[in-house]
Amino acid sequence: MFQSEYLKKVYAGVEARNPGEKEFLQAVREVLESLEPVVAANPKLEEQGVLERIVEPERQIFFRVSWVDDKGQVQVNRGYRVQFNSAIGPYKGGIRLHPSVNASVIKFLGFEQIFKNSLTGLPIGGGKGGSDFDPKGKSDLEIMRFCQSFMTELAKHIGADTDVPAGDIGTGAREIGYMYGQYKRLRNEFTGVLTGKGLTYGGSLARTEATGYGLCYFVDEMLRCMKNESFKGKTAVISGSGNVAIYANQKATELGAKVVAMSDSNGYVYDPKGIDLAVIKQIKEVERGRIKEYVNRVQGAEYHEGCSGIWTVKCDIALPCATQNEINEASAKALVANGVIAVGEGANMPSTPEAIAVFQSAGVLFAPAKAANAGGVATSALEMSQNSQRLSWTFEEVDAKLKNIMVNIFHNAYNAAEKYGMKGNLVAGANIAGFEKVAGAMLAQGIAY
Ligand code: NDP
Ligand code: 2IT
Repeated sequence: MFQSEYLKKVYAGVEARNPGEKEFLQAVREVLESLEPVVAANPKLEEQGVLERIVEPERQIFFRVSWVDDKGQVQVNRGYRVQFNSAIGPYKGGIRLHPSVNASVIKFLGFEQIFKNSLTGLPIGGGKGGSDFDPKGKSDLEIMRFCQSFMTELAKHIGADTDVPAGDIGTGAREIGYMYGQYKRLRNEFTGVLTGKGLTYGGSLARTEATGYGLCYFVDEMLRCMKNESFKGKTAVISGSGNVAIYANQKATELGAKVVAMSDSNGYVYDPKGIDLAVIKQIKEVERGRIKEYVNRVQGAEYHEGCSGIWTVKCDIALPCATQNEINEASAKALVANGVIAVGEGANMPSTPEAIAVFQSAGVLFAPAKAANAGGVATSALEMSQNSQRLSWTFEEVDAKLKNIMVNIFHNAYNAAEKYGMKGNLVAGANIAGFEKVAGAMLAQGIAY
């Protein structure tokens, strides 16, 4: 519970205004809890209503997306774009295409994006979008028609200096390509309105790898600074087998770890020799198939139905890279019992509050999503810079900037936690460091009467 009356009041207001939105409330509560000492030290925040303002999106756009499937049937989905905060730059954040998408999910993601984007040190505000469209089992033409219809409405609300969407669950290079094509058709403009674009039309090298690589750069720095450790010789488990998981595996392996398990929404594979990433890439990126296919191609590997079992696999480092709330208290306890030393969140909000408490009280190093997965959006901001300059940087140049950004985020989060008497608590540190810059900008810009 909150100590400060001000925080109590703000949270009660969020509950009243957003009833039943459990993911959004979870994300808001965590940030407000971290801000206790900041609010106590800065009365201006209350005087100027900064927290009441920061928890309310600047603008929310919910829209109909109708499209025609391959059988000629009309389908209707709901589209979302939540433009949460533009204090430090144009709204920036991904588009999630998944049947579980609803207002609560998009708002939690948009809210967290404010602080994550601030942590990158780059000028990007917070936003998120998506649809309850399910890309699974759809033909390429169905995906194209959906993406075009989605963009027909979204195009009215975005722009290279206004709001710049990108990928997230279910939105990769293919979807971004179709959306970009439609934006260009509608606007007759070739601008950096989306990131995660293909390399032939304005995409940045290393954007595909950025979230997974960035996660490992962050975890590596955390291990080095807080435990005098590294990935070398460690066993790792990575949930998911999408964009973030695949490149987290690649970098963790390069840094000397052995990744023994990965998953999708049906189950997980365990390979004691270390997952063969080329096989995973072929199944997931090329064939868009199911991960259980792995055991038909690699001898000695096992497949287990269900997602949560992956956290019972013994490991030193756990990298949840699938979705929100995928590690609950029981899974966290299983990881701790098996001797996990570090958890790095590649997905957004993958650990429940109870799970985080288990890790923190067991002394497990915990890298929270807002800080640890910021490499994706940071590299999106680098893509925006390249688009503005009409130049493209080399892979090495972008990768070096990404690494530097991740190392800085770790130190900023670590130092902010220490400054407010919570040394080692990177959850609080990331929330505070991300908040301070946005709050400063909001205070400087005043309130419209
Ligand atoms: P992808 O769509 O490429 O992959 C998602 C993976 O997670 C798939 O393996 C998918 O399994 C699994 N998954 C999705 N939903 C669920 C679910 N409800 N239960 C269990 N497993 C699920 O997405 P990304 O890799 O891009 O995103 C993964 C996470 O990382 C998300 O939380 C996203 O918000 C976050 N993130 C992504 C960034 C990016 O740049 N892409 C940047 C920062 C964070 P299946 O194939 O069965 O659907
Ligand atoms: O959650 C995230 O940070 C993303 N999905 C990436 C957003 C972006 O704009 O690159």
